[in-house]
Amino acid sequence: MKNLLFFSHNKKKVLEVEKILRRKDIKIHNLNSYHEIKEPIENGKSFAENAKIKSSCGLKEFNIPSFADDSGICIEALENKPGIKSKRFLETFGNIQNAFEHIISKVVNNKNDKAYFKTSICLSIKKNHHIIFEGKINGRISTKPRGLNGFGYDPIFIPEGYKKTFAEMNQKEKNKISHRLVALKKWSLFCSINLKGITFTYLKNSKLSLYKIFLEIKISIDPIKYKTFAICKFIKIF
Ligand code: ITT
Repeated sequence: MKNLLFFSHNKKKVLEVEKILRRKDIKIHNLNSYHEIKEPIENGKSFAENAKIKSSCGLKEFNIPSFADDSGICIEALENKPGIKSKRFLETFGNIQNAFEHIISKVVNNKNDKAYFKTSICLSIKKNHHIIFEGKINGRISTKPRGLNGFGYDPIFIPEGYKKTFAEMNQKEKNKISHRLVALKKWSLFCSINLKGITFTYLKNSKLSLYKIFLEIKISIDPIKYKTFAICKFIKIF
C-alpha cells in the first residue's frame, strides 16, 4: 500500500476527498493529525501554483508523496473574482452572510448570475516532479443562500442543470458532479496507471527543472445514470 499525504487542514474538504477516493492501494493521511505544521504562504498567481506550494510543502515536511487541492469560486458579476482569493474574500467580510449579501447584490445589479468552481490538485512525487489535475463546474449564483450542507460558497452555488444549491445536496450528490470530483477522477486514474509499476519513472527533470505533465482525461458524466467514461491522454508542456 502506498502512503500519500493530502496537505489540507480543511476538515470538510478532507472528508469530500476521502469519500471520493476510496482506494485499497493508497492510504491517505491528512494534516488534521499534525496541528503543528505551519501553513505555507499561498502567494501563487493561479490555483495550480497555490496547490503546488501546498503539496511541495507536504513533500518537504513529511518526505512522502503529497497532494493538495486549491479551489475557489469565480463569479462573472465580480469579474471572475474572488477566484484564488476565495478564502480571504470571505474572511474580509467577517461574517459569511455579509459576504453572500455582497455577492448577491452584485449579481442582481449586473443581471449576470454566471459562476464556476475550479479546483487544481497538485501531486508532488519528489523534488521537481509535480503533476496538476484540474476540475471545473459551471453554474449560477442563487438569489438567496440555501442549504446547510457542504462548506464555503456551497449555499449560493447552483450547478448547471440543477435547481438545488450545493449546500442543499447531500455529500453523495455533490461528490457526483463537483469540480473536486472531476479533478480527483484524473488524479485517481493517473495513480492507477502509475502506482502499479515503478512509481512515476517516466517523469524526468527538464532544463527548466520543472517537467509538467498534464493528464487530460475527458470525463463525461451522465447526470441521470452517473456513468463515467474516461479517456486518458498525456500532454507534455515545456
Ligand atoms: P486547505 O488549503 O487547507 O486545503 P482551504 O479552506 O484554505 O483549505 P482553499 O484555499 O483551496 O482551501 O479554498 C479556498 C476557499 O474556497 C475555501 O475556504 C472555501 O471557502 C472555498 N471553496 C473551495 N472549494 C469549495 C467547495 O467545494 N464548496 C464551497 N466552497 C469552496
